[in-house]
Amino acid sequence: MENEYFSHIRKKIKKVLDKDRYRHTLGVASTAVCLAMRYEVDLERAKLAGLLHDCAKCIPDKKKYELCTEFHISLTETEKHNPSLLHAKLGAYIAREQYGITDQEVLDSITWHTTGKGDMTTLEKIIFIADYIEPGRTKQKNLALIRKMAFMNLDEAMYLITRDTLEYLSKTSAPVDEKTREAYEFYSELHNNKTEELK
Ligand code: DGI
Ligand code: FE
Ligand code: FE
Repeated sequence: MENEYFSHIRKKIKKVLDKDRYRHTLGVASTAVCLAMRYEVDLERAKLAGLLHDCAKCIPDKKKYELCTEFHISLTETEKHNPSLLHAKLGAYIAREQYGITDQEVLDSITWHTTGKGDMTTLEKIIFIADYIEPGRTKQKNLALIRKMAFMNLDEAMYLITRDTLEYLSKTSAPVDEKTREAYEFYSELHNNKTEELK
């Protein structure tokens, strides 16, 4: 699957990431391809979004803010105070401007990969979930269950991940972005409706 185009993108991304982030990126791309097979999504779009999802991650925080201002990227209140959230929107911008990506769903998958949101497309969910379960991840709780669920039902995997992320954020007392909450509310509602149906 590594044709000239992908080889070009991979080499370009390797130059702007540190070693661990590059390894994580390859893990997300290959996991996204596996999920794309399972859910009948175009494999190349999944690979591209996986390769580029963290393309802005290794830019120093101060520079991230400067670039967001320069590129007129509008930030939520939470993003203004949490540099760790900025690489998602900034990454989508850079993917379009510096990597020539025009596929809007690929760009949106990059935009929403950190917080999620309500009612995501299949590709958006695949990138969000692949980011959480790629083989290099080890620390999150329920990881074995979530990895299994990712290949059974994307919406249920979204529910488990957003639930655990909110729990984790509440422990660290980091402010929760409105989109992170929206994602949890949307997927917990789907989960509750399904549980209700089974009664
Ligand atoms: O870039 P990665 O490390 O691969 O993963 P990511 O883009 O999903 O970022 C993960 C971090 O983002 C994780 O530490 C939790 C954090 N995060 C997700 N939603 C929110 C959040 N942090 C804050 N402060 N608020 C949120 O709503
Ligand atoms: Fe990220
Ligand atoms: Fe990531």
